[in-house]
Amino acid sequence: MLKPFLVVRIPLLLVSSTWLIRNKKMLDFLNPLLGRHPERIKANVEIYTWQTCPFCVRAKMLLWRKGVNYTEYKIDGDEAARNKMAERANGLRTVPQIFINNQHIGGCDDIHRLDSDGQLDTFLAQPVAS
Ligand SMILES: N[C@@H](CCC(=O)N[C@@H](CS)C(=O)NCC(=O)O)C(=O)O
Repeated sequence: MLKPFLVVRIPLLLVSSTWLIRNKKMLDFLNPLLGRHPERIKANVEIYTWQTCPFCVRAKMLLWRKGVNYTEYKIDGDEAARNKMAERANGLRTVPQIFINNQHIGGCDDIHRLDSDGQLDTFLAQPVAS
């Protein structure tokens, strides 16, 4: 009973949601309904990640929900890149590490805390200093 439902519905859902996200006009229509306002994002956002890290996925989901077009550094197994990240992140070596306009924000918990405090939108609305 449940199996045919999963086998048919889940791939259909994946294909249709991918199509929706790739279709710019549809995305422009859906964004405000989803509470996403990419036009308000002026900051440069960088995130260091591992592909299998749940905290990274959660942090990226928050950025996606906000409409942020972030730069992702996938540093799985790259110790040199991790050292560079740690240098920028006051010695922190866990992933994710997030930077907004080159300012260190912290990891997944930190960016969610910033959002709960209502400060994340303000950070994201700041243009990169020239
Ligand atoms: N509280 C941290 C947790 C981050 C965390 O523990 N990340 C794991 C990967 S999912 C990690 O970097 N572990 C360090 C290690 O395995 O060396 C956050 O919110 O970002």
